[in-house]
Amino acid sequence: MQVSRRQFLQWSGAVGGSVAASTVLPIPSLAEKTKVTKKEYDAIKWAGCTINCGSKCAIRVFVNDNKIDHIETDNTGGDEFGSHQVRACLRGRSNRFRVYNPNRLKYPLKRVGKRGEGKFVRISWDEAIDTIANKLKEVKEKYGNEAILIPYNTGTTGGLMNRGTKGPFMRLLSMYGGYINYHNSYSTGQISNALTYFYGTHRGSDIMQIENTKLVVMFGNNPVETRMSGGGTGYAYKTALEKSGAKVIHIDPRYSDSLVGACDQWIPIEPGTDAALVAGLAHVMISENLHDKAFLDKYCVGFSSNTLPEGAPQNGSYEDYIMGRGDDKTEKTPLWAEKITKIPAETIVKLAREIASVKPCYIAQGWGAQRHSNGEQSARAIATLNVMTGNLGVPGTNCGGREHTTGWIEPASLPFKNPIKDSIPCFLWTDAIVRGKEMTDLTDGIKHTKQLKQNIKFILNSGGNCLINQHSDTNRTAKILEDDTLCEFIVDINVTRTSSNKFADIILPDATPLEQEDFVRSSAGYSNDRPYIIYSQKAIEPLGEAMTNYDMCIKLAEKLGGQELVDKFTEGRTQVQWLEHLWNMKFENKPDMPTFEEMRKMGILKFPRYEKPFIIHEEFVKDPVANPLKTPTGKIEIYSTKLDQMAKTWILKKGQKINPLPEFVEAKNGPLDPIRKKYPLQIFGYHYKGRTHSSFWESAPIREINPNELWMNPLDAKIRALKTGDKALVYNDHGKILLTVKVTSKILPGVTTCPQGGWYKNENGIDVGGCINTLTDLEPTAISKANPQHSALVEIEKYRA
Ligand SMILES: Nc1nc2c(c(=O)[nH]1)N[C@H]1C(S)=C(S)[C@@H](COP(=O)(O)OP(=O)(O)OC[C@H]3O[C@@H](n4cnc5c(=O)[nH]c(N)nc54)[C@H](O)[C@@H]3O)O[C@H]1N2
Ligand SMILES: Nc1nc2c(c(=O)[nH]1)N[C@H]1C(S)=C(S)[C@@H](COP(=O)(O)OP(=O)(O)OC[C@H]3O[C@@H](n4cnc5c(=O)[nH]c(N)nc54)[C@H](O)[C@@H]3O)O[C@H]1N2
Ligand SMILES: [Mo]
Repeated sequence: MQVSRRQFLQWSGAVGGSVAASTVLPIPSLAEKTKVTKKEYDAIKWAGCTINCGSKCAIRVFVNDNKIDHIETDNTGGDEFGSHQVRACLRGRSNRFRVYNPNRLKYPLKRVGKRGEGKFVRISWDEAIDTIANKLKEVKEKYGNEAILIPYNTGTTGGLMNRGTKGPFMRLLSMYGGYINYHNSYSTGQISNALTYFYGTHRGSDIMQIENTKLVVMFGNNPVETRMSGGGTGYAYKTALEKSGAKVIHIDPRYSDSLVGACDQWIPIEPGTDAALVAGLAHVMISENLHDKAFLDKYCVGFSSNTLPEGAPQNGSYEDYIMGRGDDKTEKTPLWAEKITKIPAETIVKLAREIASVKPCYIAQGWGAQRHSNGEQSARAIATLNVMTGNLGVPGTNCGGREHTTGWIEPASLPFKNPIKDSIPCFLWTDAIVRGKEMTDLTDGIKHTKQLKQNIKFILNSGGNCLINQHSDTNRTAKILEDDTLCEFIVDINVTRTSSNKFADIILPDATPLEQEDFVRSSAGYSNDRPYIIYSQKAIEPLGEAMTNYDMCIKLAEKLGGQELVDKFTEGRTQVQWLEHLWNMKFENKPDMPTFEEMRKMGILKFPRYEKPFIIHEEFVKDPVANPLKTPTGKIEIYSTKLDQMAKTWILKKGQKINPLPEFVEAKNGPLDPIRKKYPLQIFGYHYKGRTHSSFWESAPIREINPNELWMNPLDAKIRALKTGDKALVYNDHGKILLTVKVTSKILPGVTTCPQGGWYKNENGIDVGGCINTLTDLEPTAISKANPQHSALVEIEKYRA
């Protein structure tokens, strides 16, 4: 991208003026914008909200006397998409309440009661670091570095130095012999693998391609709530829709915020059944000859028998599966699909005709359909719908996966190389505590080794609440963590007390993003075609004895390896000098980029929009021979040769199945699980505007305006004599949670939903914090070994205290 120096300074609001008066609102100068009329402040500092809602937003912190007075958001740029401000939502603007939250961590703490009991006393930094260093040495000697884990965490993904993953602790431990790696994420475990088998990547087109489309079909996609601020995918979505005037169809069990004001048709679907819906749509298209056969023959493997790869059974194509010639001998008629999806057959017929006839059509899925026990199948099936209609590689199209970003720009990451390559699926860390040494590539999806060498004995968790709250089956997980003969030592680094750090042996108080200098990166998939970088300028000194991850690591390095390790770790740099170095690694000698010192003063740097929003697989569609996909055959694999291989070699849990085709499979805790006789209601926890996972619950004003409500259809509420405002006990064999009922027809009968991220709090066997994960299962999905956290079955009754 060519950006002149003058241009980016204007875009960044560092100097006055406008870029192109015809298209962009004039941008007032920073000085003008921050001019204080009523009250004087010691300082107004830029910072970023780094918690992982995906969006990363600029905030301006008004400071007096080393105290945060209040927070405002980005004021550079205008309202018009393209020149828009990187505005924080209410959560981002409430960061002051996180800094001063009554449970804010200010001093190192040591556990005194039993693990999980929650009894801690304040200790000195020296004692904390000594204890951690001694325990690390002991574990390393006794079990080897493979017994050390930094688990999945997202609370600081927006930072560069203030970062739990790829941050200072990973660098230091890499220099101390390493740690066990993880692969996958809790976000996209199923879809990222599934679409990689299918297309060789799970990237999608920029959402701005909706500008060029006629029909938008969304499966479980809620950009207005889950990409609500910052670079503004939610805003981009609405803008693109306004420009194209495209018709919008949402397929979602829940009437989400994205449907409000921008939805022509809502098709509620039984959760976990998207692959059955696609099969029904395929049946209509094949029967009525509406599918794009030329596209399928040219670009795909396994739609029909003529493109089946070598070794596949003769009746093994998707078409065979749909038309009843496959092994199950069942035709996937719209009536068949109606029984499973609860979508009327005539709706399925109409939808198939519409999707097949309107071109271009932008088909996308969020990550809700895939976070199920059969999620890989749903993800691949939706992509199959996309290619069946030939909507790929041209303006106005996507790939059936989630939309992505045209490009993003960020400084280099902290360099390090973990000498250990062994890797576990991130969701299987509790298994690795209990039975690590039994876990293999074929049973548990372990990578880079056939079998794990050790059980996990030492956990260092920074910026995550997955130790309890965000992991599955909180009661079972609590039992595993309570037993300190299993995982012998747990360090938790956070800015606040949480439901997770109750299970730590030592808790360390981190400096918040407002208390240190750092870069804030706009994440892939959220800043659209318009990248930006934020520099946090350090608004106030850290509270109490809170300290940055980087400084903690220096202290720990000294204990672990003396000055030699300190020097190796720091390379003689302070945190700010590292930031300068990481900036220069990427941008030195780039004449159009500001210098580090300029950036440091500027606080926010916005780049002009890419002229052409990204279209996924454009090159492949233009010339599939010259630009093959990164799949084994170089084509789109509707029949996956890799999955076929896995199906033949992997050892699966009872009832699980790996299938080379994107068939609908029944899976554990899904709508067809026989356990539904006992627990008739499905439940899943959606990602909520009132929190980012469990984060921001600690911000009281935000908590107050965003209740933890359980949505129930009037039919389900009536037979249970429940009404809005009632306290309800939601339970299954894993546990019981307490939630407040909201009776609404915005949810399908037989299905209930609440926001995920309520804080686990066990009182006499009931989780009064309403954490959905008290009801979810630890058994991972068959293919990716990922978290099936949207698949759960429950019964609900009125709570009588
Ligand atoms: N405000 C806010 N934004 C966030 C987050 C947050 O916590 N709060 N979290 C961020 C993170 S880390 C992530 S990974 C993303 C998550 O983004 P997603 O995973 O996309 O979010 P979900 O709310 O889990 O699911 C999206 C939609 O899928 C629907 N859904 C559930 N099951 C099914 C199904 O079987 N089929 C279909 N068709 N739809 C289904 C849900 O009703 C929901 O409306 O959001 C990010 N953004
Ligand atoms: N049932 C169910 N479970 C889910 C999901 C679901 O949809 N349903 N979604 C899953 C997904 S997609 C994800 S990404 C995970 C997210 O799970 P987590 O990564 O655990 O996300 P959070 O709950 O936001 O926890 C982030 C933590 O970081 C802390 N933190 C914030 N700022 C700082 C800082 O500056 N320094 C330090 N040290 N800590 C800080 C916060 O206080 C908070 O405790 O949850 C997963 N769990
Ligand atoms: Mo996520």
